[in-house]
Amino acid sequence: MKTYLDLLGHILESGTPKGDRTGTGTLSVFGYQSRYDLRAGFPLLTTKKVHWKSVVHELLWFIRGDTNIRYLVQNGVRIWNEWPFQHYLQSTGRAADLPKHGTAWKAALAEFTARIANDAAFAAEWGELGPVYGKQWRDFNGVDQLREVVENIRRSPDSRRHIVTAWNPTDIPEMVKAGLPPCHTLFQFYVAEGRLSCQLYQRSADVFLGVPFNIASYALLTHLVARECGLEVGDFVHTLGDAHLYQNHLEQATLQRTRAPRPLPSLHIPASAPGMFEIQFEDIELRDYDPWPAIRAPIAV
Ligand code: THF
Repeated sequence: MKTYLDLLGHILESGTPKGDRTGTGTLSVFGYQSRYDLRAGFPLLTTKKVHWKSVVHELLWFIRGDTNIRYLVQNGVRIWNEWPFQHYLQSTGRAADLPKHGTAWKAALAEFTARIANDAAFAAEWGELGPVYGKQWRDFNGVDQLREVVENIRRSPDSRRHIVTAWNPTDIPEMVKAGLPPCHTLFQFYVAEGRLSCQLYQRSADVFLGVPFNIASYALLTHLVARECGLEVGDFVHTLGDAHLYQNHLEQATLQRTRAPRPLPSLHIPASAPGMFEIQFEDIELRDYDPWPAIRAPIAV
């Protein structure tokens, strides 16, 4: 996965310092494209350990149309916790007393997520992210985009309209309330020579923390849709808008660039497993993942 290291290098060498919504500060470029050949192996980064379990659960959660973090929390996935938590603190007037990432804040976050897991009524009230990905993929003003795109790929593979969009302007204010409008904005499938490719337009890319998840997630989605349509996999094309490294991720990115990529893992789904709308976590197996150690970095909320 030299492709990803090239992206890190490009931003470190050519990025412009730029402020952002979170106040953290970034190095940023506008417009960048990477291509991953899914036949060459599954593109889960080997130059740092990526939490694969979270990638799979998050994607299944999107596919099911779920927008409440309860399923994620119950399955040990932490990556969406901070948005509803911050919203909860603000709504209950405690945000000012709990400086982000401090000891008291961490204790309150642990208490919050335990309650999301154990108290259904609390989760219904405070675990909602608003009409984010799952909602838009499965019910964009009444349209089940994911089912329709699968049917359309089957019926007319050559079509140039195999698009799913999460960017629903009428719903943006609702998304902003609970967290943030979609970063992975729109994706398109393409079929040639019996192979399914996918291109994602990502309006904003947190290259150190988010992008490794985003690449793996869309690669897995491409495998699931290809299987659903009786196709082999082709390329995942990742097109980025504002591609940035947060200022507090620069050392980590520099360290990661010193690491030599290892052979890629491979994805296995038994032929007996159900289709993508019923598939279970246990049906999806990654083999031969041998990454370098994880590199910790704080998430900007
Ligand atoms: N907000 C920001 N600032 N960056 C993002 O990447 C991002 N996402 C989603 C929504 N908002 C975002 C959430 N995706 C991690 C990874 C992906 C996320 C959120 C957080 C993260 O912290 N990863 C750590 C730890 C993972 C773990 O073991 O729990 C890591 O080291 O990879 C873009 O889609």
